[in-house]
Amino acid sequence: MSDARVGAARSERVRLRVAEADIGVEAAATSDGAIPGPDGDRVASGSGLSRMTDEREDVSRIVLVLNGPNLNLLGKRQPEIYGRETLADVEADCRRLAGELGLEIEFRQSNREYEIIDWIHEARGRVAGVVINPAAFTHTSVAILDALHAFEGPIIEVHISNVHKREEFRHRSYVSAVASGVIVGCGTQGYALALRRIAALVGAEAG
Ligand code: CA2
Repeated sequence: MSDARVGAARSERVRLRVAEADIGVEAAATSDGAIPGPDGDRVASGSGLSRMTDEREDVSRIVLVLNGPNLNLLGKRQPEIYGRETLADVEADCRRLAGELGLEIEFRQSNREYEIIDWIHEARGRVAGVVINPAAFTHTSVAILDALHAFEGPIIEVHISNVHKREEFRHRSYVSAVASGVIVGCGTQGYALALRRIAALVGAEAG
């Protein structure tokens, strides 16, 4: 089955679970409420989505795109590593593609770890998926990892540069432990690839 059909089937299962919850049947899911994907990935959550929707409405199409520290400097410094596109360009590209994919984007950047954590908390039960470039927090932040563990939907981690070709300390990612997928070294195109993957996982359709 294609990713989209798997995603659509899962969306239907989520809706059924919401209906089951209405009549008091306990939903079968993993311990944190996530519905496992084909390889055990988290795809969507019955409990979170039932909170967010008016019962049997469609699941959310919102994708939260999070950017960590210093990414506000994108395109303004170190173009040999990160390219010439600014973060505003990346946001515009994401919005254009999201429109084609039938998704809605919330695009954010922060230099503060707690702010990123708060945004992840606020995404619970409301947002279909998260694309995150945690920047330097990738390599240091157990706190962001823990926050992402509490999010029910798919998470795609993006790195503009190929971190594996760079310093040893960039080879370890805390966030990868909870990510459904990781896109590395594809430049700013990585964001578009991540959005396409989220669309496939949540069964979004154009139009
Ligand atoms: O390759 C990536 O996307 C990174 O997440 C970027 C982070 C770095 O710490 C990670 O190891 C890999 C750095 C983001 C800072 O971006 C800048 C962009 C232009 C100028 C200065 C920093």
